[in-house]
Amino acid sequence: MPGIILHHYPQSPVSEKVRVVLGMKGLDWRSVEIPRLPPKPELMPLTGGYRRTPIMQIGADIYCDSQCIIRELERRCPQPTLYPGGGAGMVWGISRWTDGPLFTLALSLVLGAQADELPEEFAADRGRLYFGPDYNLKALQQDIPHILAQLRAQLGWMEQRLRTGRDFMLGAEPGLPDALCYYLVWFIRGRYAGGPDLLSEFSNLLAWEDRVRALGHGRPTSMTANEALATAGAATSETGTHSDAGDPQGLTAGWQVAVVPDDIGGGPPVVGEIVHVSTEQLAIRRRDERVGEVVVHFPRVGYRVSRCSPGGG
Ligand SMILES: N[C@@H](CCC(=O)N[C@@H](CS)C(=O)NCC(=O)O)C(=O)O
Repeated sequence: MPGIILHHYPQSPVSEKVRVVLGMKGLDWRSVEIPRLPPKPELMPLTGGYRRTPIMQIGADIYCDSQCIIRELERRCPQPTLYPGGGAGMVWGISRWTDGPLFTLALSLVLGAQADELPEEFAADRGRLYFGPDYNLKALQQDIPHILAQLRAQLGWMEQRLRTGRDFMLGAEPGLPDALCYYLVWFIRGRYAGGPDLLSEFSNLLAWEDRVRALGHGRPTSMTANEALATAGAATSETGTHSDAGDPQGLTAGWQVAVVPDDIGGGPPVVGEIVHVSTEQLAIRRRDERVGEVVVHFPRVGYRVSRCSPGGG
């Protein structure tokens, strides 16, 4: 298998979730540090416009969104599993909580608390991305006591889960729920001045945090963005054609489609021809003059797919 390349930056909490998964699986990977703000001229040839972080690249296959990245890591490197004790399925439902309302609360706290000090360009970008065009970081700042009350109760759910004597969320072995919870705790601790204080009442969570941190990030070695582009250019996608007769939208291999994140931040559509469509994944083929043909993968959940040319592929 061609190597795993992660396009990310150190401060990114969602990247930390993926780095923890790479650690749980003890994988070797190449690390490309990308800018925190668009434009990301050395990433766009790979993704075709998707700008969020992280992105995983394996040869000429590009995986957008941590959901898609983690599922692909489990498929390619199934041991040790992220679903010990048969914990698959429902854990992805838990991710809709951690990556949805709970992540938004953590962002509201971190960005609200820094409303007066964030660089203007960064505040404007993240404000629009996470809270829409009418974002108001000052209003979040005013709302911090409420945000803290919401977070404290939900961190308390993690604490209760661990109070039963488990080392990890599912039991004795680490699994996906640990990565899903850990990255938020990591974000709150590292980026909110009151984070350590907020977390200090949760003694079981603190001990668990140490155990998850000790799993590490696997074995990363640096790679430049240009090397990653050259790797994509020299490779051929490993994704085979797949359609799904039961697809509710009738999506079929060969169709030209546009894919956008289905949330308030939206994003420019990524356009390409469907190679693989299934209940959980969509992969589209596109061409870029710097890298030639690449196949870009998205999760179905959280993304809106629209057909571009009803006349055919
Ligand atoms: N649903 C996406 C969310 C990714 C996300 O929001 N990442 C943040 C960084 S932690 C981001 O993209 N920030 C803007 C940027 O990096 O340009 C995923 O799970 O990968």
